[in-house]
Amino acid sequence: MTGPRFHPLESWVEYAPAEMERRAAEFRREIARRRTVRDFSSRPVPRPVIEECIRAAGTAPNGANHQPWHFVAVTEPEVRARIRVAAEEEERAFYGGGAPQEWLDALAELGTDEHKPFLETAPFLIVIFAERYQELPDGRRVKNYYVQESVGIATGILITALHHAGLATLTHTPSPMGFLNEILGRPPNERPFLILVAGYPAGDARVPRITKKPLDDIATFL
Ligand code: IYR
Repeated sequence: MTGPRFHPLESWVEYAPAEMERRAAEFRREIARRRTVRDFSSRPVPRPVIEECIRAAGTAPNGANHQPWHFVAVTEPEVRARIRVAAEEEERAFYGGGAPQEWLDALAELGTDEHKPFLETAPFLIVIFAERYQELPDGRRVKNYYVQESVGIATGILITALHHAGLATLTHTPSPMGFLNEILGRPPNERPFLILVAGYPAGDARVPRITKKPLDDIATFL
């Protein structure tokens, strides 16, 4: 075991309070424009954009800096077709009676169903895997910490980075998602976390009319 090695915090930038407020408001307006999109165009997206956004996600704070994530960016049409077939099979079971009525009622106003054409239409599927533990070459296992939290934070940064770059996203969670390990050739120490669909919205994309809770409902200042 080695002790900690430190160097000065060189990346820090300080803003005056008024500038902080302006930046906070500007970012809030920018992120509030983000909408989950289900109608995607097949227009291609440059791979370097996706690479940079995944690099941004990889900066996320995480348990013991083990960085317990893996991102599989899929463009291959045959692979996407296989993912769609498997996902729609799961979703048919979910919407066709597998899910409790209360859950189906909660989804009714979003208009979701078992049809997932976007899995083939959108140019990129980014499948996010959570690494439950690391496996060393000699077979020993190294424990990862706060895996769900870490991968959730990285995914949030990925969604934000893609939005900031000018792309629309959809978080898609077929359940169960075990088929993704098989189709994408990922090892058993990785568990699929979610599929992030990324691309341009279709020209006639429509989104549900929804609102976000006001500050007073989501925050308490003591
Ligand atoms: N996984 C399903 C169902 C679904 C669940 C929730 I919670 C949503 O916010 C949206 C959909 C699907 O992708 O259709």
